[in-house]
Amino acid sequence: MHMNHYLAVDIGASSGRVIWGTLREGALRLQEIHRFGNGFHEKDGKFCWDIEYLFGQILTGLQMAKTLGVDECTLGIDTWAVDYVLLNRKGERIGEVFAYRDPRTNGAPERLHRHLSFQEVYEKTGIQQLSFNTLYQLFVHDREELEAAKHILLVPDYLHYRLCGVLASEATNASTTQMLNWQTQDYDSDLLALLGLQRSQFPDLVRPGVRLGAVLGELVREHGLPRCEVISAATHDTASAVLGVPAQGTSWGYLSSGTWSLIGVEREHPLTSRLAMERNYTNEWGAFGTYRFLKNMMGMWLIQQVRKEADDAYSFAELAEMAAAAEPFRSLIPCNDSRFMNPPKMTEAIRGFCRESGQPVPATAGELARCIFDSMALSYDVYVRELQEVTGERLKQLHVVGGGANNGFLCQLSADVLGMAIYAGPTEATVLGNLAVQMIADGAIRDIQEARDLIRRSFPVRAYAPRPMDSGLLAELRAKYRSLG
Ligand code: ADP
Ligand code: LRH
Repeated sequence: MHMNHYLAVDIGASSGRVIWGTLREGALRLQEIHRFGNGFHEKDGKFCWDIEYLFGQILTGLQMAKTLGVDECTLGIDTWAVDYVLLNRKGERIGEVFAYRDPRTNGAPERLHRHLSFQEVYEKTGIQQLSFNTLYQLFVHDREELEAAKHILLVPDYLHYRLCGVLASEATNASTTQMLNWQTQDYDSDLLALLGLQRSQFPDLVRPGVRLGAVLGELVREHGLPRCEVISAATHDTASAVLGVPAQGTSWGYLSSGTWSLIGVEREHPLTSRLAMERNYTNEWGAFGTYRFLKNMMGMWLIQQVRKEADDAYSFAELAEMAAAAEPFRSLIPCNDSRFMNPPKMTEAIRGFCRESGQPVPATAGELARCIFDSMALSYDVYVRELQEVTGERLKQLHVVGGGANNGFLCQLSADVLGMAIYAGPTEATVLGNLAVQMIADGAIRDIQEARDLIRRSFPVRAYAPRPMDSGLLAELRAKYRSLG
């Protein structure tokens, strides 16, 4: 008899949710139990996550599940990648949890690669260079704190530890540290030595689907929680999102669209060719022996910041509508430029770039949104073509999942610019991937393909066929986007 009460905790950089999944009449049903905001804040000049708040939100969600009638369930957690928590000998947290956008890692890759070249690190790990990867964060982390750290846990591993007292390093997320060796399938000893760290500071790797343990009795009693068994999901949110892509057959790519845009393909083996390295493609580990060959692109972070700076005066749906009504391709920004990584004011950073590059300066919220979405569509175009060149595989369609799948304007624009069919949805693919691992662990479904078939049957997917674009205009836009740097 299967449990049939599966709870997913999915925490992205901009929001988190606790969702209850059940299998009924051959379909998967979701009930949102709790949703909460997330974001980093500045504390004593450092950008940090509020980890205690996030843990509290998980407890609140579990309490609410109990109120709604869930007495017994399994639970999986996924969050954004790379960030970590240090624990002392007593198992207590040391210091704050740095957010990956903290500028402390500016220049860190260059300094680290004086000791070991990027090529050597890439041959070992197959992971793209992002200045905020855990490898670089640990390289610049305070030495004394690192020496005092008995355990180094990524964020979901820490949340598991708080919930059920178990120390484990979940593999999909651990791969984003840029410290796992894909050939030995463990933390790489040269990289640990370079950082002055011991293998024992990282728990043993566990794969998605492993049963970690029951939620601690004291938490259950004190907070009135259901009896929950924690299953290790694919704890990297992008790993869960890609599991949740409702694709069939071959020749499909995905765009996981949230705070980041992750464009790539699923593979059975890493691709660490010279070209893949030069173009900075990553091979993040997926569930059930898969790899995600992808690249990070600046995503909805741009519009999130612009919206926040306008005091949340407009919803995301309104901003998309306002963009649709604004003049097209008036000004473009190089979305992936580091100036947009964490500027003091995004709106000013965008306007400043337009001014410096002699383009009209977007004034209204609609003009800013249009500039962002036009630029994102052109960035997708560059990278989908590059992805096909690096893999030598032609894509027939792109599946957009995550919150960005709700942005019909950007989906249609991207289909037009790419000249490729786009299938948008489900929005909650990450939650679905998280639940899929629990259902596979429970024996309720067999494998990834069955999970994807179930998701396709259970949730609507919206198709955007490409509309013909004037080829002269498209060539001009591509050239202009390339010239921005
Ligand atoms: P993350 O997991 O990184 O926090 P999500 O996958 O939750 O991100 O996606 C959040 C983003 O989805 C928002 O920043 C917004 O840009 C987009 N979004 C959500 N709902 C809508 C909507 N109704 N219309 C347009 N965009 C939307
Ligand atoms: C998306 C994501 C992405 C990482 C970034 C830190 O939420 O996990 O895959 O590169 O956040």
